[in-house]
Amino acid sequence: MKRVITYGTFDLLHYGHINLLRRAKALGDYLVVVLSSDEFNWDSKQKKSYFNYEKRRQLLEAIRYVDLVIPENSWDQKVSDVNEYHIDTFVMGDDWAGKFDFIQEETDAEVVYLARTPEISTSQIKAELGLTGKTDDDK
Ligand code: C2G
Repeated sequence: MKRVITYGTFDLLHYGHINLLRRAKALGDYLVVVLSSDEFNWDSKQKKSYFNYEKRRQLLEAIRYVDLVIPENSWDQKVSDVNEYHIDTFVMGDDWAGKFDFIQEETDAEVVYLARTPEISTSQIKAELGLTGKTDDDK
């Protein structure tokens, strides 16, 4: 069984995320999605997601390509995640190209960067809907 892993916030889930998840799953048989916690988003990415972790997890778990969702609490958990989940392929969108090559040096996993889907992003959706700065907790 080939096991694949990917990381992200996946806020306001959109077709760019789905394109990534579909192609990531096509690289193996089992896809682990490591979902950024609310605290990690805020403390380390200065992002306040519109949907909180539980809602983002619920959405991801409903996707046919996703087999397991676990929390991302730190930038530094990737090597241990890859080892703990016996990952064969580490996948990220190519906006991260080169940033995670160390995974290939420090683990048995290969690193694959997939082309981002153009013209869609969570920040663009928020801006167009006038949601910038608002979150799930604000309602
Ligand atoms: N993505 C994509 N096309 C888009 C938007 C996003 O392919 N139009 C991909 C990103 O490249 C990433 C994944 O979807 O691989 C999730 O995107 P984000 O939720 O924005 O994740 P990010 O904030 O980049 O967090 O430790 C790594 C971080 O957690 C990645």
